[in-house]
Amino acid sequence: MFESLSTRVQDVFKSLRGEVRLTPEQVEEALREIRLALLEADVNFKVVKAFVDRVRDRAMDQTVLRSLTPGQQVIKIVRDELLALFGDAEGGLTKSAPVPRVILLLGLQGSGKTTTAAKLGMWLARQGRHPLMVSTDVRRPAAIEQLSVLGDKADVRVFTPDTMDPVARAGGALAEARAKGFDTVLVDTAGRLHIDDDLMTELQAIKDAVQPADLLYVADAMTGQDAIKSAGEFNRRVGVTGVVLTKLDGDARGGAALSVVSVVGVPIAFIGSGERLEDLELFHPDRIVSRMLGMGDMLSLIEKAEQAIDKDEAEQLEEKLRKNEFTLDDFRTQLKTIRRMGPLESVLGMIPGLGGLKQLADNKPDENQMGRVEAIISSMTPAERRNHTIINGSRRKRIAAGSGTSVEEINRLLKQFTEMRRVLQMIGQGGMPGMGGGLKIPKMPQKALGAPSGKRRKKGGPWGLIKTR
Ligand SMILES: Nc1nc2c(ncn2[C@@H]2O[C@H](COP(=O)(O)OP(=O)(O)O)[C@@H](O)[C@H]2O)c(=O)[nH]1
Ligand SMILES: [Mg+2]
Repeated sequence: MFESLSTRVQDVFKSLRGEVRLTPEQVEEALREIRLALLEADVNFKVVKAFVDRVRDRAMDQTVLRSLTPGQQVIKIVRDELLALFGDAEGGLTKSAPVPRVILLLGLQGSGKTTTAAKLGMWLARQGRHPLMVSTDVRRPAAIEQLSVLGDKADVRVFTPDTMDPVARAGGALAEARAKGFDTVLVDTAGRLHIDDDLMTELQAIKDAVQPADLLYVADAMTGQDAIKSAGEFNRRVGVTGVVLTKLDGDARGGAALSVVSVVGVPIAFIGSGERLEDLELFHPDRIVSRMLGMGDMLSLIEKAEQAIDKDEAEQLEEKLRKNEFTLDDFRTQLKTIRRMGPLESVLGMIPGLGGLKQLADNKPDENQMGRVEAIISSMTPAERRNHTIINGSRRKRIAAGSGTSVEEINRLLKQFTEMRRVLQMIGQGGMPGMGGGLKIPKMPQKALGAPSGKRRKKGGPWGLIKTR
């Protein structure tokens, strides 16, 4: 989602970034572009207008226009205001709730309530909770069966009483949870194609009976502005504490997501990004905004890196970088680490400035290439790996033969390695993503905003090094 919006906003930013002086006309031009981009992404027009007005108010300030980095300041304002659209609250469930916590899932038919109930059940179980699910969709027997099937898959217990009264079923599940020690009750509800009074009355009665701490409105992101309209209606009639946006894996333009918080006044709690039960994520507004603005998803990257990188290893590496003792051995370790972080493409997309690189298929370091580099280093003797300067012509021939590569490839690798050492020296104590010691990634957002463009950073960096043509 957000792909075309993201591209357009980034284009505007590119034109602003380099400017040493900004005129009100330039800001106005940029705002016009952003306005169009948002409208095209299906963001509610009232939200767009309010957004553009706020950015204009702040950006036209003389202290911004006359500052040393006006472009950057405007970009920062846009980022702040986008975050404000999302209500900059972290997603998830409401903070406190009586035990057992009751979660009610509301929404139109087909929006993904039943699927989300099972996804949430699994998500909660993974957090060490003990959820119990119940369906109150009695009009469609298949719906009750559907939840049972999903419950089996998710390994989450489903309460199946004989009664076909929705309120009694929900109440029964709560009593069952109290009696058997379940700490969370997920109540799946019936939906309609359109909002109708009967349904609202039924939901209200269930709500009165089980007093849910969370009333999650499940919205199909594909339906765009319609999803928002009915969210508002559910909120007025039953009450909503959070929104779950589903089907964000489809080709939804994503703008509805940007509008729902401002229009309905409730935060996005979770997002659904696929049909599998694992495809549920906590909503992180700052991450989405950063990704949208091409600042990369640094937090996700750090999380991934932390999983892949051993702390001691990282400290040792930092030490070596400081003393300029970075060897081919260390280099090989780094390559392995980068590979452990997942497919290169997804890692690249998360690094500020390299987001754009992803599209240039030609420039993409490929996994094969990394394998060859590893093979070359493995064919070296320990002494050669410790000190690359001893690798003369005859040693190069031997290494090429041993690794099934060519002398040219060895030459290229060594050249890039020395270049990388030089760059790492300059970076000093790290600061380059993907390098173990460099995990002190600049704080968002100011520094990331000023990060060098993809091309500049690529040169000599670990990515540049892997690319050998
Ligand atoms: N691609 C995709 N499909 C989803 C997602 N969530 C639900 N679905 C699908 O949407 C359809 C309707 O879901 P369901 O849970 O039965 O909706 P309900 O009527 O609100 O209970 C099913 O085919 C689900 O597999 C999602 O996040 N991504
Ligand atoms: Mg259902």
